Amino acid sequence: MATPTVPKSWYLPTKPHKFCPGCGHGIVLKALGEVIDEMGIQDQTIFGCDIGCSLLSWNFFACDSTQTHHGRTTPVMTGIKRARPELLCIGYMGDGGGYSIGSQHLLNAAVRNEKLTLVLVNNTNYGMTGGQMAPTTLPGQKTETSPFGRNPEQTGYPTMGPEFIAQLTPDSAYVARGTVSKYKQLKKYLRSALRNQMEGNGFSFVEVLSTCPTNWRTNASQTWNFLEDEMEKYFPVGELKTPFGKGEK
Ligand SMILES: Cc1ncc(C[n+]2csc(CCOP(=O)(O)OP(=O)(O)O)c2C)c(N)n1
Ligand code: SF4
Repeated sequence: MATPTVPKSWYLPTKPHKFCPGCGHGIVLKALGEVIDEMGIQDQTIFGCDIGCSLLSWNFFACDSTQTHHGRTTPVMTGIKRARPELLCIGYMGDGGGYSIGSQHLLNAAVRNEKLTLVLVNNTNYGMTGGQMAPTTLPGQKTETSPFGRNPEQTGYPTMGPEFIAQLTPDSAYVARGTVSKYKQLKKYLRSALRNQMEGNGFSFVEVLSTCPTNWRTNASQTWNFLEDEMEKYFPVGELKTPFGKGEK
């Protein structure tokens, strides 16, 4: 049996991490850690995380990091990148932070084609605060604040972040949607998003479909079914915009 490995770029004194069992955040951060290792960029990387369960990653990596309130990781990373363009700036946030409270920062950074890499974890709810409805909650999905299921007539349809950002950015941007159920593909998207920043091309954005069994109140198989059958059907996985050519590794 294969021995589980830990990315070299992870900061070991803070492990095991504090995400709930079955949470997708740990999978995204493992993929990101492995990509940082493979690209040999740990010493150049600054990691910025938002508020929400994503903030549990504030001391996740053995690199400099910063933590901000909702969606503010985008302007903070913008400032760092403009002051120190040789650094690789990675912003990490939830769908509540990125698409709701901090959406103005996200869309303005995209319009300006800031040379950042942003990773946004879409778990269809506000995880840390107990599972309230988020911009990404699916039609009919029950949450703490939509107990009868989300009604799009009242609260609108789910935010399609990558589709929106792809419209706002020039061709030098990289925009993709991955999922924790397709690990190799997710790593490819994260690698391309970092490469795009390294080459100084433009804005790089990866939304990742992820699991929140605690607030979904699902067991292991229900969790995976919701991700693969409901979320991946509504939110198409793939690259929406890439300067590298879609087949490229
Ligand atoms: C301005 C502001 N409003 C509300 C909150 C309370 N709050 C903290 S975490 C959170 C939910 C975050 O949800 P999301 O961004 O989807 O991340 P997740 O926890 O699901 O990873 C909220 C509403 C806050 N910290 N600051
Ligand atoms: S509440 Fe949800 S998003 Fe937060 S750590 Fe637990 S499973 Fe993950």
